[in-house]
Amino acid sequence: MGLFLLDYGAGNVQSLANSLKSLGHEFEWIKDAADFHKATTLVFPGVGAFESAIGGLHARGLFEPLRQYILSGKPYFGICIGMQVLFQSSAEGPSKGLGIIPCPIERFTDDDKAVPHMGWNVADPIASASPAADASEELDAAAYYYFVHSYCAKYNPEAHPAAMRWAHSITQYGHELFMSSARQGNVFATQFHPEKSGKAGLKLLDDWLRQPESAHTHAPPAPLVARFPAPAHRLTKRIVACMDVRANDQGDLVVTKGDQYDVREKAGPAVAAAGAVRNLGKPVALAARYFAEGADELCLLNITSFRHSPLQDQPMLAVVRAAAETIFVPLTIGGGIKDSVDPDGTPRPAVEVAAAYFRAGADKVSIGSDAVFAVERLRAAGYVRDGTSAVEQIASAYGNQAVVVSIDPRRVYVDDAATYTGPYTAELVHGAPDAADERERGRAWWYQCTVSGGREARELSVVELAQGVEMLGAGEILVNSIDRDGTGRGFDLDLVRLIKRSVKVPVVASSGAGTAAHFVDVFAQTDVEAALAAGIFHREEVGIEEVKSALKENGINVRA
Ligand code: 1PR
Repeated sequence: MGLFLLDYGAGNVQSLANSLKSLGHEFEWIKDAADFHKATTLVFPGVGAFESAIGGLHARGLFEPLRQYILSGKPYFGICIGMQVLFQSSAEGPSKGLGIIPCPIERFTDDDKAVPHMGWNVADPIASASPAADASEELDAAAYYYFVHSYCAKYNPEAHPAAMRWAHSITQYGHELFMSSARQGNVFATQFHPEKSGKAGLKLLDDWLRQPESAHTHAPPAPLVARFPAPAHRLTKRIVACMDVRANDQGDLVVTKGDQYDVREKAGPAVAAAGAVRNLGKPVALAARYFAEGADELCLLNITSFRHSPLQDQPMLAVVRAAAETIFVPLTIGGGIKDSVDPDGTPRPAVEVAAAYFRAGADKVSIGSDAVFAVERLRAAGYVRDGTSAVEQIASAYGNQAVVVSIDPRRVYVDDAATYTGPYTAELVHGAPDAADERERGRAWWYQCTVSGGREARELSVVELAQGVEMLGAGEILVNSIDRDGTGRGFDLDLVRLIKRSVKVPVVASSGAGTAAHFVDVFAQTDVEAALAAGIFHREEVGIEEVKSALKENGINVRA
């Protein structure tokens, strides 16, 4: 008897388990239909895809028992997909939902914004008809919660009055309003992820779980209220701290940092061991520090994994596991996510590698080299998808939002843009005649993709790559720059603008941050959703708080 969690099989549920452990709640997993009778409280988390969630529930014989559990009046807390399954259907596919909330789940429109809706946004509570019954679901109206989804229950009281009486809070994205939490009877559900929403989210989870069972039941329908979109949504710009991890010459995993991707110490008066892998700290300790300092997301890149089978790379999985137990914001893991073959000849599809990272506590996986090869194949096939690439397979099992593509481009300068006859004329960026950097002055360049950590250039441009991976199902693009990496010269704004105008998915600017002002520049001068830095944070030259203060001073919305 007690608290049970439901995992439909590909729901990426480790983050919730870690949060509950940190809050001191004991729980069991639903293993089969009989466990629903033992559960007195049920939490159904899930980043993922509606279709695979419903399919997974049916395949494991859990669909109808779950419906019966909810109808029995026992407390239920659904998170993200665990909220969406309560509805009748989803635009994501033909499967029927549980049909408890009588309206469909729809896709966000992407004419005025990036989709997925990814990041920190507010949840505006609807006044309850009976405030006492709501004590355990009190949202902090001033807090930001973490969302990651392409589909939602749009707030439309005229079309769906009965369903909208479930609305417990409403959030605006672009010009669309949607139900960010639902509440009625014994059911509470959030579209956002409390387990990934820092302190505010953990408090919400803890309050709900600590309420006596009677308080979870019989919440009355909310009043129907009219709401209109404000001129702008309140989704914040995200600050991401990135740790490049690799084994040093002693075999320990360390956070390292390259200059233009070269991570070995150069000879010099202050350098004891020229040629050694630069060591900037331990990944788990640094991750904990960045969480405490207010990073909105963390990223761990296993930068040597392209040489090894990642499933053999147990130390890296142990790092991910330990980091995920101490940080409660989204965690992206990259490096070596591709189809591979173990030394004993066992084939390992990329989705299996990703699954190992998700089980260890990652929320998203980042794919580098393999995405380049996939787009080369896609281009050769006339842009007809065949469903075999890592991006497609992971996105279809875990949802697009779980797949980040990390691009490692390098500028290719063209001496005379007027006589350039290569294939990338339309993508050429033209340097200003008075550019401070003499390489740019009066010249033009295009951005070429590389693989294997920048070691090999491919005949593919960043625009081809970005548009190709979006077509394959990537949910976010991380734009590095070999030219700017570790230089502290600021983000490559031309590159970021080029990618932003080529795709609809969210984009993270990376490489080159040297001051807090560089973050102001990238958000003020481009529409990018997030900005990432490594070196300045590791060396404590600029703090995350300092970056956020500078952004706030310049009127850019960030999570405190
Ligand atoms: O190809 O799928 O195995 O993925 C490999 C991943 O490892 C890719 O995401 C690739 O970017 C990364 N990577 C590989 N080699 C290196 C290297 O440095 N030698 N890291 C490397 C480079 C850059 C960012 C860095 C930003 C910000 N990635 O990780 O954090 O440039 O740095 P800054 O703020 O100090 O300028 P696969």
